[in-house]
Amino acid sequence: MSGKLIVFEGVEGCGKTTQMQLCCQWLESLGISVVVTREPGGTELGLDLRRLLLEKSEDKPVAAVTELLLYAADRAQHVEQELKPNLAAGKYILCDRYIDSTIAYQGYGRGLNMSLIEQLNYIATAGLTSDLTIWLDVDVEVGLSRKRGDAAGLDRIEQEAIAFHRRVQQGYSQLAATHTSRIVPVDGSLNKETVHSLIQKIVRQHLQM
Ligand code: Z5A
Repeated sequence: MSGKLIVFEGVEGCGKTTQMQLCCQWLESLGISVVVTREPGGTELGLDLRRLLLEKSEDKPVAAVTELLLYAADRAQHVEQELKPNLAAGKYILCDRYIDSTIAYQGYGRGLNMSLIEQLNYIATAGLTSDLTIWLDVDVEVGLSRKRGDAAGLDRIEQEAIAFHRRVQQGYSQLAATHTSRIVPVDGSLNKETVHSLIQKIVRQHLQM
């Protein structure tokens, strides 16, 4: 595969969408062909799964293992339909969340069995890992307060107790400490322009551009 897979990770409101847009504009200005996608919801089937996973609904509770399997199903479809073909075509893919989200949210956040999560991640991706994962590191409160400022309000997962989000953040911190060559932390509390220029440097270094 000749393209590159760059994943953006972090707690809610860390600035992934903002930074992916800036990164896309920058890469396109260099003449690079870019695909922007996300999980969950990077395919038609994935959009249906995303609605099931994130819609606000108190009368339709989703069990933790069900949630895990739905994220895995979304990923399997996404890898087959979007990631593999675009990488084969030499594109740069900017992906909002990937396997580390499942480890952070379902593993650290919900406390599901890590080895089960790793097996499911492997089945869903057939071993496809990112060339680079950028972890936008912001305090949970900063991220959630940014989201609360958004008109759309908080979705089901965002309404979970703050302790859950802290466990997720701890998960990202552990992942970054373990996978130092793949995951690069960036201080997401800095202003948007500064974060973008840090990301430019990291992408250039990592992908030898
Ligand atoms: N999830 C899971 O549990 N397991 C999995 O395996 C996967 C996902 C794949 C959907 O993710 C949910 O799915 C997510 C985890 C779960 N939990 N929730 N909810 P999502 O990526 O679609 O949604 P999100 O995480 O909440 O991201 P978001 O809403 O797209 O936020 P963001 O992309 O990180 O931030 P943003 O939209 O760029 O910025 C938010 C606001 O902050 C906005 O007003 C910006 O203008 C502002 N902002 C951005 N950067 C800055 C800086 N640097 N300074 C100040 N203000 C800023």
